[in-house]
Amino acid sequence: MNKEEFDKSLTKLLEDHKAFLSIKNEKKEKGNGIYDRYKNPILTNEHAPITWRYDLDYNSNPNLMERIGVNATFNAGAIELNGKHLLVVRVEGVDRKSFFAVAESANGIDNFRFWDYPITMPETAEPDTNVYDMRVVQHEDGWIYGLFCTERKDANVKAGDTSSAVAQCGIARTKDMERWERLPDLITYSGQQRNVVLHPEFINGKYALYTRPQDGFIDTGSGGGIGFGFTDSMDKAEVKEEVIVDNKLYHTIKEVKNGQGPAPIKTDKGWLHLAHGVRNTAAGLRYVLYMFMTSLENPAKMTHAPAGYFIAPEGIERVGDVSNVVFVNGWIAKENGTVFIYYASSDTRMHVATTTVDKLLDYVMNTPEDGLRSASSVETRNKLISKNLEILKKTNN
Ligand code: M1P
Repeated sequence: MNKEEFDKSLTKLLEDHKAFLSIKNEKKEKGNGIYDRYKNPILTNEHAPITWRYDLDYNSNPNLMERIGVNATFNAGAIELNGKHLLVVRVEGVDRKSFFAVAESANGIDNFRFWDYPITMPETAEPDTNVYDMRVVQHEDGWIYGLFCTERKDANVKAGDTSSAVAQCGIARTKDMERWERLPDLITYSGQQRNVVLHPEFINGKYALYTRPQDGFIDTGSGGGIGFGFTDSMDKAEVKEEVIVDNKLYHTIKEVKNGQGPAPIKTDKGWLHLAHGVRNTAAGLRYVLYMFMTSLENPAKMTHAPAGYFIAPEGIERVGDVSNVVFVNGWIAKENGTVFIYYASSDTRMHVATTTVDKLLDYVMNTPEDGLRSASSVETRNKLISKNLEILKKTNN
């Protein structure tokens, strides 16, 4: 390209990107009464700033090539700060490495824009190979904590095994989402850890953590389930004992493994939890989202567990780098009761669904539990059908 062509192409590139970022989002027409989905994903690899991907200097990039591509934007933590919806997005480069970057929106459903620079996450003495899936929590101690997975190659494997890895929980904290202080990784005594989440309040003066003990990197093995434990401090976080709050279970949507999503939402009826459940199929693992509620006094005690999934991948959500996956690690409950659920599909892109605390309570408290057998499912459904047929008869419908 000559300089004139380069300048023209650059102007078009920037204008097209600006127009793309300004596309409005709309609710999908047919909801299920529990939440609304939206027509467009809120973040894709194309939302990554042009300055992250292109070299805009004619001398070093006369063909205006994309130099460092972005592969995916997914599994984002979320927080409301100064009236803005901030997502801490897992951005994955074409080199497969993930990093964290903040994307901001005023209304939480469209016009998400990445801040100029990704987060420069400080490291511990043991450098991370890959970091991902941050849960952002405003704790009552005054800090905003980011708990995430730090992955490193497993040093104790045979030569030639280039895949085995160890997952642990990395911890960092901030006040402004820009400058982060890295703390030592969480110590637990149950093998590997992913999906570790900080509870927002002290319990008996201690920090409380949701964990996910696992034997292997992908397989949870004899571990698994959503665990719960305490640590005296976050500066040297150590959970000596984990109790299981919600187990993986045969012939359910969480048969293979599960994990706490974002930190639970406090309501006057209990703590509302959103989690992911995984089962195996002939086409590979299927990830769905499910909900449950725990006691206000004891967030490790399950009080309500609606059967089945809450959100499953549908339409375009079913396809991506790891297909048939929805995953969540961020939601925002506004003061007016609206809840924004930020979920990712197929390890590729981010979406939003909106609902309210009241609707989630209704869903969690009034959806029947899993009877764990076909006969029980038929019995539960028949009760609903008989009740409905009576109503229709009475109302001449
Ligand atoms: O690929 C699906 C998900 O797999 C892992 O999640 P989990 O350990 O809960 O099964 C994570 O790597 C997650 O990032 C990914 O979305």
